[in-house]
Order: sequence, then C-alpha cells, then structure tokens
Amino acid sequence: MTTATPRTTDVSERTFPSGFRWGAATAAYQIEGAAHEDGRTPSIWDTFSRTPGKVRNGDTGDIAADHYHRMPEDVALMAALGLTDYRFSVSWPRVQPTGRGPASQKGLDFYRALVDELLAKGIHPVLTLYHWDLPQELEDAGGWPERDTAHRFAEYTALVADALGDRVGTWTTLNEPWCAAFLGYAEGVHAPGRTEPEAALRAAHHLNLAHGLGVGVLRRLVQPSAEVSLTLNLAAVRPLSDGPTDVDAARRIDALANRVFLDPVFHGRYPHDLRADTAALTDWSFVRDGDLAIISRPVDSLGINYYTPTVVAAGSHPLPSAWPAAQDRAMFLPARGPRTAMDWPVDADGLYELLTRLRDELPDTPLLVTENGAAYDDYADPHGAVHDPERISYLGAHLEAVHRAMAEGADVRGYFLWSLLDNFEWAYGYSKRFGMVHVDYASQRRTPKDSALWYADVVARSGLPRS
Ligand code: IFM
Repeated sequence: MTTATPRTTDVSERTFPSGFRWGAATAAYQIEGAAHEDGRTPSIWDTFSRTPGKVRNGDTGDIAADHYHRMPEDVALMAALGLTDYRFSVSWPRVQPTGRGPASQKGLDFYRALVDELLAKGIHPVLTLYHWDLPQELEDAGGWPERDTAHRFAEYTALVADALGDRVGTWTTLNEPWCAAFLGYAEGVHAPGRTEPEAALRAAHHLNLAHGLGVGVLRRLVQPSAEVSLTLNLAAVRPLSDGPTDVDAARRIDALANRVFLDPVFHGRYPHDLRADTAALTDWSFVRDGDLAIISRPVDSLGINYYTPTVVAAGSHPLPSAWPAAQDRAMFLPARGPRTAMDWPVDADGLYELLTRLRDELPDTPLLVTENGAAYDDYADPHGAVHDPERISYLGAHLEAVHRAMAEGADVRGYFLWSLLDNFEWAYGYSKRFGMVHVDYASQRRTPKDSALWYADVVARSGLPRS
C-alpha cells in the first residue's frame, strides 16, 4: 500500500510536494524492437502492422528505438535527466510466447536486467503488464471478446510477478483499456483491426475482468508494500452548451469512455445508462455473477493519461465507429487552441477538469498522471540540437494545470511525461515524435531535445520555473 505524501504544495512558487514522482513513460512495442529475438512471438501489433494499409508507411515495431539492445544507455539517459520514476511495459509475447504456459526465462531476463539497472540508478520502476501487445495466438483464439483471455492475463501476471515481485514497487495492470477495446474491436484502427461493436463491449468487460484478476494475483505474489494500479485514458468530456441535448450527448460519451471502466473498478457496477444506451447491441449477459466483485478489488492509485479534451454536442455528424452507442446522437467538435502534430488541440484545462473531477468522485484514491505530452515535427539542426519550444510550452501549461488541481485538493502523486524517446506511434508509425529525446532511426542516435533539458530542470527543482 502507498503511504501518504506530505501535502505541502506551495501555489505561489509552483513547487510540488517533496516526494512528488517525476517520470517518463514508454511501452514495449513502441520502443523495444528485437521483435524476433530470444523466443518472442508475434503480438497482434506485429500482425496488424504487416497488414497493408493499416500503419502509415508500412512501419512496424521490428526495430523501433532498439531499446532491447540499448537499455543501459537509455537508463543512463533517465538518470542524467534526474528522473525519479520510469514507467515501462512488459511485452507479453516476449515473456510468455504462446500466451499460455511457462515463461520464457530469456524474455524475463531482459526485464530483470532493466529493473536492476533502474534500481542501481535509484529510479523507481513502474511496470505496466498490458500495453496492447496481445500474443497473436490469443487473438487467434478469439482475443479480448473471449472470456478466457482474462484468465490467460492472470496467468501471465503471475509469471511476471514471480520474477519481479520482490523488486518492482509499482504495478499497473492495464494501459488504456478503452483503446484496446474500442479502437481495436469497434473502429479497427488499432490491432487487431476488427469492426464489431458488440465484441468491443465484450472486450471492455473482459479487460476489466483481467484487471481484477490481475489485482488478485499481484496481491498474492508481490511485496505487500507494492502499489497496485490501473491506467485509464479518461476523456475530459465537455458538452458544447448547457442545453439538454448537448448534455445528453456528453453523458453518452462519458459512459462509453469513462464510466465503463470507473464504475465497475471503483463501484462494482456498470452504469445503468450505458446498459440502456447499448441495449440494441448487447444484453450484457457476458457479465457473470461474481465478476464485479473481482473487478472492484481495491487498487492503491489510479493512473490518468491525458492529451486533449473532448467537446461534445448533440448531432448526427457521424462519429468514428469506436463510439458504438453514440452514433447519430453525439458529435465531436474541436476544442480551441493551437494543435500538435497529431492535430490534437492543446488545452491544459482539460487535465485540471479531469483531476478535480476525480478528486470529487474518488476522494480516497491517489492519482498519477501516467502520460501527458505532445508530438511535434522535431528535427536535429545542423549543430545536432533539437529545439522544441512548443513542447516546452505544452508541458509547462499541463504541469501548471496539475499544480492548480493539487492546490485545490487533488491528490496527485506524480507526473510521467510521454514519452522518454521518439517511438512507434501505433497506426501513425514513426511519423509522429512524442519523445523528449530525439531518436535518429537510421543511426539510433539519441539526442535530448530542449524539452528534456527543461524537464530535467523542473525535476531538479521539483517545480516550474517562474515564467
Ligand atoms: O503513444 C500512445 C501511448 O501508447 C498510449 N497513450 C497515448 C500515446 C500517444 O498517442
């Protein structure tokens, strides 16, 4: 269990409490490469990225940022930046190649070495068990819409917990199950690329079940002081107006994006309105007796990933099919503000809104901002420097929003910048650069961008410089 952090936020100085965790985040498929080494088998992302037209430029994670071979150099970078924490994910097909049965010791050895390297440098490892790389064999057996996949996840969790339970202090079951379920099984823009709305709802439930089963395994196998957590990409939903139809449209999106996870995990129930909205698709009979008690096993913290807000109005402009029960009822509008290279509006108030909402709704749950950051079209200048003032401005505004929420009582314990390194940005391939460290993919040379130097200064002072 986590111990309370002293609440000493100083608003005027914009400093953060002592013990505030300053990290960076990555995910296995996005940085590791070594896709065919040491017994690793294909995940759904290996298959998807090889399917023509699915990933920009035909990019794959085969080499990525070659972190598998450059791990000590990357940990040394983290140490040079002064990070207190590093959030990474374990590749399921690397440690349990067929998705069932015994572990690959070679696969586990990589993570043992990573954790040892982090601990030797005084960096707290924050381990995510599932960041979207389901072993292909489990997808062939039906994937997340199949209940058995949740049980396979529990088995895999036990293998990782057995190997690292004595050394890893923070465990996260899932990263962004919304993307895994709805982008993967309804809209089909993420692996495995299926477009079956009912299957997406089943997948969401089985991801929730996997989380709860995983929590049970972790409580049994990892050190009792360990923190057990879950990371959600909650949508900061704003209705365009106070009018009842806009408010109802926002309610639908909130149910499908947020409460489909928050309610079962923290309150042991699915929202009535979600069940009603999706009644034409499913009767939810895949939720069995006892599931919600498993799913709502207590966690020690909640991770929030935030990038941009979601402005919703009533309307019939077609929504992406990731939103199965909101078609013809809601439409998305762009928030105001400058855009990142993802075309996502920059709006730090959305992060403040989310954190203060969670302060009110989950007052006893410590929060971590487990991802926040921005892609820009960065390049190394002739002197080898990478100037990224827009990213510095994005990060500064969002950290200010975190600080403001904390000053108003949100119990935020840490912030993880997405991402440590430029990496494979899923369906966008290598075309989007989120790293604070630039990666030249031809040479694999790492160059800290100006934002990395800025962030190192923030970490060193545990606060924002006066602007
Ligand atoms: O790159 C992703 C990450 O894998 C999950 N959260 C959002 C990031 C940016 O799109």
